[in-house]
Amino acid sequence: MATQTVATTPFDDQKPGTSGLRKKTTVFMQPGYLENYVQSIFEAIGGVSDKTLVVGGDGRFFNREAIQTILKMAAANGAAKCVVGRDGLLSTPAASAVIRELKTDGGLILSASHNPGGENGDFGLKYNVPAGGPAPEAITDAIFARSKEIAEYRISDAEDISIQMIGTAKIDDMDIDIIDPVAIYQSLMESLFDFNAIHDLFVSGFRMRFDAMHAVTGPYATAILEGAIGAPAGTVINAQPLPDFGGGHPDPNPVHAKMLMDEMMGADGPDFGAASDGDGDRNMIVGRGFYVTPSDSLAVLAANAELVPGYREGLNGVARSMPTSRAADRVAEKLGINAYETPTGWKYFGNLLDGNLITLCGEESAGTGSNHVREKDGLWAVLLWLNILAVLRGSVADIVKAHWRKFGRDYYTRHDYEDLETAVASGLIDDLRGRLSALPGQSFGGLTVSAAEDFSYADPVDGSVSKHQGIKIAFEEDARVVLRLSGTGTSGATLRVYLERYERDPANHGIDTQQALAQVIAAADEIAGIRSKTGRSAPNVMT
Ligand code: G16
Repeated sequence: MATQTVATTPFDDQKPGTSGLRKKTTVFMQPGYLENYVQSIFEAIGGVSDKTLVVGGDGRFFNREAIQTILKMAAANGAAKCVVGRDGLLSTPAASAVIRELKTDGGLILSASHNPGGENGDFGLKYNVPAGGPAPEAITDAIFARSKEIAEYRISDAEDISIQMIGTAKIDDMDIDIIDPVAIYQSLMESLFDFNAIHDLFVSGFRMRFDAMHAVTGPYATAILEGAIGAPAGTVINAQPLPDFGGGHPDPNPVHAKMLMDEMMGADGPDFGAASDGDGDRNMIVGRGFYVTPSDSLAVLAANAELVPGYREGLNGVARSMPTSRAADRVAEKLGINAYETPTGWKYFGNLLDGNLITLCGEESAGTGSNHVREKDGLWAVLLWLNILAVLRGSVADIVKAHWRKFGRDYYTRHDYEDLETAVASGLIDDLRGRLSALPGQSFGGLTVSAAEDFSYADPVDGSVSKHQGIKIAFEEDARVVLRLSGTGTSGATLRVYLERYERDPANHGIDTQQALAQVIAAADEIAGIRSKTGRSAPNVMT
């Protein structure tokens, strides 16, 4: 077997987005496309000579083939070892756990997260650093810069190896460990949560449904919920990971997890429902007849974390992405701990977690996590909820409503305008950016702007500054609008409009969300000209 050096020409579209490089699967399958990107990663991180890398993905179409290519390229670039999940599977949080537990030099995670899979779906790849988290901007910028210059890549001409069984293998001089994708993650969960208390909850008759959406969390949820904890068989549904996720859209929200939602909204529905996405880092939490927004979920978890063994010592601080509602800040204030507001993207939590400034963090986009790994973690969030329920023994609805009574309610919704022409979407944001300084003091349908900014974040640990992270408009009436363009789409542009309003009075906590926010929605449209500029009369998706 020998290393081949293959001449190549750069692709100019390999700029990593919010979470690595995401493209249509067919784009990734073009000759040299994956190879160029992998070589760019290797070179941007100073080479992989003598390094150990974790490699795994969410099992979507092209996962296995891409892993074989990555392994051969790692061997040709002099890596000492690759640690691969059996069958090429590793959920994103499990990959983070393995990188940390085995103290490797980082890893490559193959996933397009919650985006649909299959030959006509999406594919993605990202590099995670030795601390286990997504590469920070300095590294993703370096990868992109490298991808524009690359002239050759290195790959072994070895045969494909079998990754179907736990064991060891070799490509040229490089060792390969094929590991159980669940084991390290499961013991981490056992160290954080009281599995016996959760077992007792199930024994008491508590019923749960976990929808793995034919994505990567199936094996994890089955092993942990039905295996280690002893929940009844059938608690986990759609547990078999499939290359096209069974034709579904593995995004755990009320729209795409409709089957679960229908069951949960029924009078005789289970007590607790949850779902996770393609690569297992997102979560949806729903009680019988009661959906919990990700922003509220973060706040409730922060307020109750001390009930759970792994967080008994209390929290160092909490962080949320800027468009996430301010509910978690209110908890932090009561607990007397710091609350941080970061740009969208899990990578921005990395330094705060590494520096012990925070313990919990979360995002409106259905991501919640803690210092146990450096990714958001879907199943972890579900276990944290379960452990809290096992202690409090109330219904999900009762717990959230009691939380609102104590802290007030942050009404929250996100409106997405998908597949816009890129020029139209960026034009809208640019135009608004140019008018921000004139907005304070102006009134829009009864709401008066108190502050308007183009969000810029200075990392408190390394001082790095990230600019243009979304337009944030605050109103005197304790309401807020945020507008930004999605960084995870693979076609056209998506405008996200995040809308929220705080309501202290418990008598007003039962209003329909869209109704409660009608004034804020109208003000956002008036300020940004959403309908007139996009030609759309309504968003495609409201969550
Ligand atoms: C990724 C990031 C998240 C971020 C989300 C935002 O999620 O990991 O931290 O909140 O993108 O997406 P957008 O830019 O489309 O609003 P995931 O689950 O796709 O990896």
